[in-house]
Amino acid sequence: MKVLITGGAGFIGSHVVRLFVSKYPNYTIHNLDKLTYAGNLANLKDIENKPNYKFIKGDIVDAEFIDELFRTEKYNAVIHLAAESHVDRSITNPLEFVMTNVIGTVNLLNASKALYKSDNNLFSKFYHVSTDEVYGALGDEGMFTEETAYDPHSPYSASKASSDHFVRAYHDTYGLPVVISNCSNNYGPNHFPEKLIPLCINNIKHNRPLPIYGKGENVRDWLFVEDHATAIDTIFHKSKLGSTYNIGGHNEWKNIDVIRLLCKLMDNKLDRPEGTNEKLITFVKDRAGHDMRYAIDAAKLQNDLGWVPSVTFEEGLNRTVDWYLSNEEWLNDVTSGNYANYYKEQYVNR
Ligand code: NAD
Ligand code: TDX
Repeated sequence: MKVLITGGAGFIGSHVVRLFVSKYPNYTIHNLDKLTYAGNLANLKDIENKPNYKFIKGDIVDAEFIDELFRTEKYNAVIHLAAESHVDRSITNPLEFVMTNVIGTVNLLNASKALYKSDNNLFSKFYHVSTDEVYGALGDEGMFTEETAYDPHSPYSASKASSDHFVRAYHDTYGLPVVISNCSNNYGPNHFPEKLIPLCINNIKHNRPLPIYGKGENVRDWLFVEDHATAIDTIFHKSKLGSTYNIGGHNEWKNIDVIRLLCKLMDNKLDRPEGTNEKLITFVKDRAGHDMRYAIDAAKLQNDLGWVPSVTFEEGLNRTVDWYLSNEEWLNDVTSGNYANYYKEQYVNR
């Protein structure tokens, strides 16, 4: 089986690539990534020399390049994670999100369709990794199920919703074998420090203010990134074609409570008197169109495919903070932009 994973140098993609390369030595895994600011090959240093792994630098928006790659490599399956992923960036530059998340996805669908049409025994699955944000925002009650109507509010979630629709349309119109999963907020090692949890870990470390949007009352449903990777593995291997699965850990937290917990944990780890880090909390102007609450009902995935998360929030947060504190070089490189020069040049010269 030759599997193309897109966006494998990013946060979640790197965990998925590592899992597949290590768990399935008989698969050939290609990791296609443009290496934007969010892509970092340091995330995959431990597996980069494995014989069943290859990195390919490329842009999914470039249709000619994608068509040629698929014609040459004849992939059996695709797991598509490449995306622009940060809501705040989508508010300042929506078009970049349309290009990568919508056009890029359609380019991959076209190339997959061509392989599928040439030989349906060759191409078995297009797995599209998406987000719970496509469902919009919840009030105090209820959870998103796979039947919840799409109602995206940010340019990011609108672009992801659009890509989900295209994936379903290619199934319904051309019979392309597809599956989609919509996951809640991830956290864990290798998370780019523009997102809430790694941003606050880095700021606590440097005694900088912790910017909390609005009153910090917005609720997110947090899942440890390795659990997302195992869910993707389960869905990739066991799902019914044409179906959708929600992924989540039944782990809802108000932003302010997550940050208070993080402050306490890091008082302890950094040997600071209790209450020191909480003083860094600073309420700032709210995000435009800020969704109030997300909560995922993952019963279908649990009942039909037997997946359950394995890491509690306390354990996952502990592991995450330990990872950031012991990977100073990664954090410094990412925040200073050093990796952008070093790793990108390394691959250009190969
Ligand atoms: P990320 O921003 O950390 O990584 C995205 C990766 O895609 C990077 O390596 C980047 O270089 C690559 N990329 C971007 N544009 C590209 C292009 N045009 N061509 C090729 N590669 C390109 O994102 P993430 O948080 O790891 O998210 C991965 C996927 O999971 C996304 O599709 C996202 O929508 C989805 N998702 C994320 C979360 C979350 O909490 N982070 C939750 C649910 C779903
Ligand atoms: O500085 C901040 N202060 C703050 O209060 C930042 C960066 C965020 N927030 C709030 C906004 C959200 O309510 O924290 C919450 C989490 O924010 P992000 O980490 O930016 O994540 P979110 O907007 O919820 O989106 C994430 O989860 C779903 C990912 O970035 C998406 O790619 C994924 O699809």
